[in-house]
This record gives sequence, C-alpha cells and structure tokens, in this order.
Amino acid sequence: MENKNISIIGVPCDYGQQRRGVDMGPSAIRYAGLQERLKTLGYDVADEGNIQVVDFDEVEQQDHRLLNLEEVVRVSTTLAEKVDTVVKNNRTPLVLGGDHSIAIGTLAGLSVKYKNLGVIWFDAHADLNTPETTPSGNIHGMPLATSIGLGHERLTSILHSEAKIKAENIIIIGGRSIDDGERVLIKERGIKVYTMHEIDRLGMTYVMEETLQYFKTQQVDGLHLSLDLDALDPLYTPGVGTPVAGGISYRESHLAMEMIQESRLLTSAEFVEVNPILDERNKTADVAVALIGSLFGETLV
Ligand code: B3U
Ligand code: MN
Ligand code: MN
Repeated sequence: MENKNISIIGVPCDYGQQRRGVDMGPSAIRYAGLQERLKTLGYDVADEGNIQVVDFDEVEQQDHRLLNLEEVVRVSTTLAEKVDTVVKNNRTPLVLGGDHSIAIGTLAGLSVKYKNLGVIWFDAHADLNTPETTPSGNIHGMPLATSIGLGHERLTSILHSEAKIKAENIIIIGGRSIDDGERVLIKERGIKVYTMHEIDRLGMTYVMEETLQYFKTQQVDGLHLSLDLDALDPLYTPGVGTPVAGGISYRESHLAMEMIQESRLLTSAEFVEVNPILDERNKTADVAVALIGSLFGETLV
C-alpha cells in the first residue's frame, strides 16, 4: 500500500439474500478492533460511518428472480457515490458488508477512476448469476455478472451504463459451489477461477504468485480485493449465510493477504458476509480484522 490514508465505509445491507443479521456485519468488524489495528500500522484512518440503508421488516416483491431489487439499487447507488468520493480524496476505500450485493456499488464507484481495474474475488461461490440463471433470486449471487454488464438494467446502469470491470481482469479464488449457469459464463468469458482443487494441487503460494503476476502483465491501474468470508472453511468463519465445507484455511488466507500487500498493487478492499447472528462469539469478525491486518502490512515479527 503506497497510500497511507484509509477510509472505512460500513454498508449494513442484508437485501442481497434472505437471512437477517448480515446487516450487523460492519458493527461486528468495528467491534473486533479494526481501527486500532490499522492505526498501529501507521495509517491515517477515517471512519466514514455507515451509509444509510433503510431497514424494512418486509419488502413487497416484484420479481422473484431479483429479490429486493429496488433496495439493492438504492444501496448500490449511495455506496458507489461514496466510494467515488473517497477515491477522489485520494484515500483507500475499505468497505465493510453487508452481503456481497454491495460489491455492485463498490465496483461502480471504483470504475469512475479505474478503467482497467484488477479484481481478486475470494469466495466459495462465483457470484456470476444473472436473473436468468439464479437458483435463489438472491442478488448477492450476481455482483460479478452485474459488474461485467450482465443482468437487470437497473443494476448494470448504476452511476453509468458501461461495464464496471472487464471479465479478463477478474480472478476468483476459493470456488467450490458454482452453479451450472455460472459455469457456462466462466467458459464463455474465459473468467479465471482457482477452485479449491487448484489451491490443493498448486498451493496458495503458487496461486497468488500467478494471480499477482497476471495483474502486472495486464497493467491494471488499480487492484480491488473483494473477500467473502465464506471463502474460508466454516471451521474458521462460521458466521456466514451460506457456509460451504472444504474451504481455504486460516493460514492460507493470511498468506494470500500478505502476498497482496507485498505486491503493492492494492488500491481498495471489501470484506463481506459477516453475520453476527450466525457467528460464534464474533469469531468471523475477528478473522476479518486479522485478515485486514495482514492485507495492510502486519507481519509476524
Ligand atoms: N450461487 C447461489 C448461492 C450463493 C451465492 N452467493 C452466496 N450463495 N453466498 C446463488 O444463490 O446465486
Ligand atoms: Mn460472494
Ligand atoms: Mn460466497
């Protein structure tokens, strides 16, 4: 990280899926000691607070393939504007979710400045569904498809109507629950995925070296990390809405963060899907903060 100024943006949004509690993710992560951790590393940290998300008990559904569409559009638009402002102020956005639908807003905001953004997507899922392929109607399964310009126009046109990122600039790491429609898209667009198979086979060191080298070759003008806590094995991060067994280990995830830090490529990050209601004594938020520490330069000695 060359930029020593970080702005924390909380997004208490649970509209991208159907389990309550993930809206309390930003509080749980702050409570786990986020600010202190970053300040100790010498950063100027500004907590911008949470963006406003109206909390309805029940939302009337218009389309079962796009649950809570209007709410997600509202949150994404507000977040995109906020991220754009933070970037314009020459600060590094650190976005706290909330469910993964918020990445639609984060990436829209980043796209104003970064025209060739690299995206590392740590996730058990591919988040490449569209309203046509979704098995659930949950928009948190759609942010990557949305950001390359696929899906409902209300979502793809946030801030502007162009694609927010390029399919060739996406690398998904930790995938192990990928839907049929997503597989088709991965093949069609040549999206790079290191599933758990590749991580087992090649090791995290190799996967990260190749990933970071690829972004250098692509001459990306920025690098965004979007980390869904369900990328890790539920042993370490039980407090997520859709845990999938057989995930990334605690050490592997730290190694990945440390290697991203060493690359000096990172320009923004988001940590999503922490659900304190499903968690065990804030374990998942603690892991999020520990990973953020490694990502921003904490070392063991
Ligand atoms: N791919 C499934 C499940 C899912 C996506 N993201 C999460 N779960 N966290 C879907 O509903 O799109
Ligand atoms: Mn996700
Ligand atoms: Mn996921």
